[in-house]
Amino acid sequence: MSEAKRLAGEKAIDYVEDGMIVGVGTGSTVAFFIDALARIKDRIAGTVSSSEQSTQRLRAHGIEVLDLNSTGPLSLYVDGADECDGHKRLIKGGGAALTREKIIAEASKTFVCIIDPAKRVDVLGKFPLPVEVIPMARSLVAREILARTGAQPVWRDGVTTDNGNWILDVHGLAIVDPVGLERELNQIPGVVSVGLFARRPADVVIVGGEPPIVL
Ligand code: ABF
Repeated sequence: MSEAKRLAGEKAIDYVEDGMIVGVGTGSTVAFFIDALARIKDRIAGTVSSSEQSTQRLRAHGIEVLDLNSTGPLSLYVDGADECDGHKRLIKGGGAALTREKIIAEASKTFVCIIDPAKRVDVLGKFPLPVEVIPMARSLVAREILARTGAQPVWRDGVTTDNGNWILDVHGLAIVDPVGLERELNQIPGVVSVGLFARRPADVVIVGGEPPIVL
């Protein structure tokens, strides 16, 4: 599967234009994109990173990492996903970077999502839905999610996000209304962000393969 991830990551370079500041996601597929970006790093003006993990990889290649407050809106964001449905709506957050990923996606004109074929689903939810929570609210949010959905929230024990928060992974969902569920879970006090990218889905999806499929 990593060959498909490499092909998707490298195909995303087609969307990078000279002088761009590029929003960069997190995960192993994005790692291939970062390595490809390094080969053209003199053509870009820098990057905005969604995680310490990606920041380290970018800086190791000598690629500048900038602050979103200084750059303003971006033209391009490239990131992976855990699941992608037929409407380019995503489950993200397996890498615990969902909040900063969602921030940069919101700031970007074009969100290009790079995936391997195994990520394509008809209905989102087989992959447990990550929800970032303020630590003190972990149990409250878990109870609320159970009451509202009947699904099982599981604390990702031992993981603290770059923002100092915790993650609940919600098992057993079949998400037939991703926008509605994203909105509902966002309302629960203590929820920082929900790993559903449905209100703001991807604009382009590149599925790795020979050749890559562009949706
Ligand atoms: C990241 O990409 C996360 O949102 C998601 O979990 C991850 C997918 O990881 P990988 O590309 O390693 O399969 O943006």
